[in-house]
Amino acid sequence: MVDRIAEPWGARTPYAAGQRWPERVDGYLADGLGDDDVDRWVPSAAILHSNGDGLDIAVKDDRIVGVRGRRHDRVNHGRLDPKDLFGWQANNSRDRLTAPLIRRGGRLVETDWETAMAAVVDRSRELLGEHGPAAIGFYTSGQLFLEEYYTLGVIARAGLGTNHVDGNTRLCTATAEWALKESFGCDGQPGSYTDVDHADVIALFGHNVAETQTVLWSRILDRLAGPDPPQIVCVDPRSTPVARAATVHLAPLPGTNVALMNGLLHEVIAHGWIDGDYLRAHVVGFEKLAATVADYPAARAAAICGIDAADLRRAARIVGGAERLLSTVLQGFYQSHQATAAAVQVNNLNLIRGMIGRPGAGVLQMNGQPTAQNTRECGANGDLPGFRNWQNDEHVAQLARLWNVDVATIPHYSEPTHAMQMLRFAEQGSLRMLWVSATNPAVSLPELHRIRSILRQDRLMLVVQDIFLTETAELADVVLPAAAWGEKTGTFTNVDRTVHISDQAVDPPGQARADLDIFLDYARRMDFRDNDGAPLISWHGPESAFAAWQRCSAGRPCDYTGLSYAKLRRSGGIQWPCNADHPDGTERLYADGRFFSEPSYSETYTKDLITGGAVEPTEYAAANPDGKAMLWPVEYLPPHERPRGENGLWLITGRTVYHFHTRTKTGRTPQLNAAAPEVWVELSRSDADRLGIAEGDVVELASPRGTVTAPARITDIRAGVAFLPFHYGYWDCSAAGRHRAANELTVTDWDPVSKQPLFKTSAVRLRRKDGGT
Ligand SMILES: Nc1nc2c(c(=O)[nH]1)N[C@H]1C(S)=C(S)[C@@H](COP(=O)(O)OP(=O)(O)OC[C@H]3O[C@@H](n4cnc5c(=O)[nH]c(N)nc54)[C@H](O)[C@@H]3O)O[C@H]1N2
Ligand SMILES: Nc1nc2c(c(=O)[nH]1)N[C@H]1C(S)=C(S)[C@@H](COP(=O)(O)OP(=O)(O)OC[C@H]3O[C@@H](n4cnc5c(=O)[nH]c(N)nc54)[C@H](O)[C@@H]3O)O[C@H]1N2
Ligand SMILES: [Mo]
Repeated sequence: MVDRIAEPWGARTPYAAGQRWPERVDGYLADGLGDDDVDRWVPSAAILHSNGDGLDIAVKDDRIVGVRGRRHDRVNHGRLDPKDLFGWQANNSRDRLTAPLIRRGGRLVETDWETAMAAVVDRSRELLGEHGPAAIGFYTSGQLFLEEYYTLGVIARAGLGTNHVDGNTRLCTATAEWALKESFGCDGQPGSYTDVDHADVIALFGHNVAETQTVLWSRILDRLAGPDPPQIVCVDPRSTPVARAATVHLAPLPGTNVALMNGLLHEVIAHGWIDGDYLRAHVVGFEKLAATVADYPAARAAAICGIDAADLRRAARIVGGAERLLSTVLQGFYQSHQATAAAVQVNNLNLIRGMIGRPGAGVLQMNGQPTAQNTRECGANGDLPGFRNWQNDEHVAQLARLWNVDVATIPHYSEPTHAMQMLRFAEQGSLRMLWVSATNPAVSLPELHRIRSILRQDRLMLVVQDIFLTETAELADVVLPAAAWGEKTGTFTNVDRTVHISDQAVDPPGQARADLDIFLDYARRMDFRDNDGAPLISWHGPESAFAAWQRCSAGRPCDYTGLSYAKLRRSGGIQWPCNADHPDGTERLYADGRFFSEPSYSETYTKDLITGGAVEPTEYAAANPDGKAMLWPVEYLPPHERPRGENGLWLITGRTVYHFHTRTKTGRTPQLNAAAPEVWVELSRSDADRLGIAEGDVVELASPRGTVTAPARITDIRAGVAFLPFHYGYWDCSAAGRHRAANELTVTDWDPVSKQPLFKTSAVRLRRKDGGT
């Protein structure tokens, strides 16, 4: 047995290019139980990242007792991540929420569902009467199920008629979505995980896949251990496991990704490593791109990024010479000031090289959360359901017909409100009720002292729907106890469009209810009606909600009409679009060089990469009448804040392999908690020496927003940069008054296109704290 805390990726099963990735079944059962002790195995998929690893939940005496990877699943071939092996134990934690809570005399006290829901419904009615639907907002998640998002989307957009519905996907994959929309006219991942089996070069941009999608990294490690390994290019200021395995590691200064990408594109174009036939047939915008990147020769780009020009040229030669280039992008690009601009340059790289839509040649604009793709598809974030374009009247009319409501009911007067703007409205007082489901903003949003003061206001009714009493729930007026994964049925979709079903394995604790049932109960009590006086929401459980969503998805890029619960149970994960033409799903989008960007069909008319201003429909149609892929050039702009003074450093924040986000689950999992029980700060040797800091010394980090104290770890991070994991909130923080949440320090600022907050580029001052903590 491999110790999966010490060896997160498990044992190697090498394979060669074009071969099938060998199977390896991982599992963990509690209390020394064996497979024979298990009463039943229930099909599901991993819930603590976006990889979508198929697994079975082991049940004994109506309790979850373990998990086992699914050997035949297309995503993981049996493997599991350490968080998934152990993290299910949090479901059985004794401090789960088991009854609704309501604030009485300043304190949260237990109540019953009738009282809790009546409070929410009464306030909703009051606000609708006094202020209209814009007084109500929903802030949801990338961790619920498809059926739940679709239901919430219909409630918000057609029931109440509010434009304020977004997910924490805004913090997570809004940039993935926007990068795809800018280049291809629509969300939806071009590539497939099977591209790893074929690629001769894998380039990872701001993506620590080894720690954040460990099974995908196992797949890459197995190629690296095989006979004809791919070359790896890694772009990350830290020396991550990916960087250490890379052929070339570029460690740019935070916030300089656009300069780096323009330098790479310059080299590739200058050497003629482009696919002219592909460009002529399928792509618009090459001349402008070539003209812009002409100003970024390697020496200039490297100087901006603080890297060696020779390394940049080597990286360009590798990506430029690739026959099958797989590029992946994640938070190191998405959580910066020019996030969409930088991520689009990766699409540009693959497009000019004709590296889209064939085995090994693809782009993965990654997701982070397990069900983020569904938040985006179903209209529970800043988009209309089914990748419909809010600026396209016919798309809005389609929804009005589907739901049998007036077109005017569905807000489409502006882009749907993004999460940071909702918080601003709450701060200013126009938003009076915020319903938060499956996210913990009191730890995960930037500038926490501000977030706390917004959420705490008397005039704001805060409803929190969670499985634990989180930092956010503690500020709520009403807390609704939810059933967790394993306690409810639904479907969800991973990064490479693979849809899995997750069946209910056990009952939820106490009075906890499935999120779907809570939303349906609200809709029933609010008595939302369609134009014929029938209930707006005609479904009553997961399978009928899925059927309703299938009707909404019909004919759209994310077409689910060829799927069913029975089919998903039978065959495991299937990639959308899945319909009559593609009954077994679709491995790669755009294989025929045709895109979803035709003006009447596209999800967007695109935005300007510098200002974020929406492009006019006529302008879009003129630039891209035939629905081709689009190249958008952009100039590099320096980050908005930069370190000052002798002890000023860049602060980047992110993840460790052992924890998930605000640790509500992994902090309650013995193996994972023991592996990384406390926060730390990573520093380079040279910065540590300069500031008189030794390994383990307690350090104070200060920004204009707040301070954090953490023990120092001296690593190979590039000089001038400090790294803080953002997992550690304050629910179990023993040392009162001492902050350890990274977001005490981060800035309220976002990318102009995707509106994703900037968690990776703030400035801090750093000093050793004398006298310990
Ligand atoms: N173990 C674990 N796995 C997870 C999660 C988790 O919490 N824990 N969360 C899931 C979710 S929701 C997400 S979104 C993903 C995130 O997955 P990743 O994006 O892989 O994780 P991060 O650590 O946020 O950031 C990735 C890297 O960006 C680098 N970086 C920082 N600034 C810059 C920069 O300016 N330029 C470049 N090029 N790189 C930079 C950081 O050093 C870091 O190594 O992980 C998913 N998987
Ligand atoms: N500084 C910094 N901040 C960041 C990031 C960063 O890299 N740096 N990354 C950002 C990113 S990419 C992300 S995705 C966010 C994540 O931030 P959050 O979404 O706030 O993090 P989680 O801890 O995953 O919160 C999910 C909540 O849902 C609850 N939950 C779990 N399952 C269910 C369920 O089935 N139903 C209900 N109702 N509740 C459930 C959990 O208990 C938990 O409280 O953080 C963002 N914030
Ligand atoms: Mo995320």
